[in-house]
Amino acid sequence: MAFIRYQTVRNIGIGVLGAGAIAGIVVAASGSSTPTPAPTLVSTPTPASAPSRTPAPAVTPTVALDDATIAARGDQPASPGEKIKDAFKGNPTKVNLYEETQDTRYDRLKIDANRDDVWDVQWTRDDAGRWQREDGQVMLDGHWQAVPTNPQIPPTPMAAPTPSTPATATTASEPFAAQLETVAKTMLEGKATSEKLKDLFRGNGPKVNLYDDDKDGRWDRAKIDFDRDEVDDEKLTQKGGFIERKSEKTGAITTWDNGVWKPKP
Ligand SMILES: [Ca+2]
Ligand SMILES: [Ca+2]
Ligand SMILES: [Ca+2]
Ligand SMILES: [Ca+2]
Repeated sequence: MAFIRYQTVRNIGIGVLGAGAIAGIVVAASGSSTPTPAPTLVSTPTPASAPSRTPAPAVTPTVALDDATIAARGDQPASPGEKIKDAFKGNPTKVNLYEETQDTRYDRLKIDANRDDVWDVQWTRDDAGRWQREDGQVMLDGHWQAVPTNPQIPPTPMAAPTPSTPATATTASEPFAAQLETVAKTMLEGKATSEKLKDLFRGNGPKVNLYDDDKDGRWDRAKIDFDRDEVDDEKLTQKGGFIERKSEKTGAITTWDNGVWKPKP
């Protein structure tokens, strides 16, 4: 009796085990058939990408500065040697202003149009004191214009013939006349703040280094490399209140006299 009971229990146990195994197979089988719903989960990211698109237009850009506004700010009076960092705080356009000729007019400005800490544009002053872009266009009445043939240039050689004709004529046609004038004026009027000033025009036009050899606060000489080939082309020396200019190539010497380079007497 006890044996039979055991047998029965055992048989039931086997049966349960068998059922369990079948159930296991069923589960396994059904498990293998499930991949189909899985892709639906994978495809769901589509709505998720939709909200990511929305933030972009949400950034409503404040109106970037127009050049006329920047020019107007750059035309405001400066104090000698003044440097203004970020003249339009909070605006998408970053502008730095520089006064570099020891007077009250800014000489240079730099623009970072998108505030990525990479300067995009630089303006300088042209001969007539107008803002000038790197492409040569100048700001006239709030608009960029190609430089009109300057009616101010002919009078200079016309005034010149009186002292000595040929040298002054070359001065007027000189490509770097304005920069040379700036250098001469800086040497005569500017204050030397260090023993050596490297690249007065900071990458624009000729490379000019200024030297205050005796450290008395006044510039004593300048070296000019017009084409930036690391070979100096001219040397300017301050000699008792006037500037003597010597060409390294020809050895010709001129002196700065009331706005003109005259041959040394
Ligand atoms: Ca200035
Ligand atoms: Ca930039
Ligand atoms: Ca000196
Ligand atoms: Ca050179």
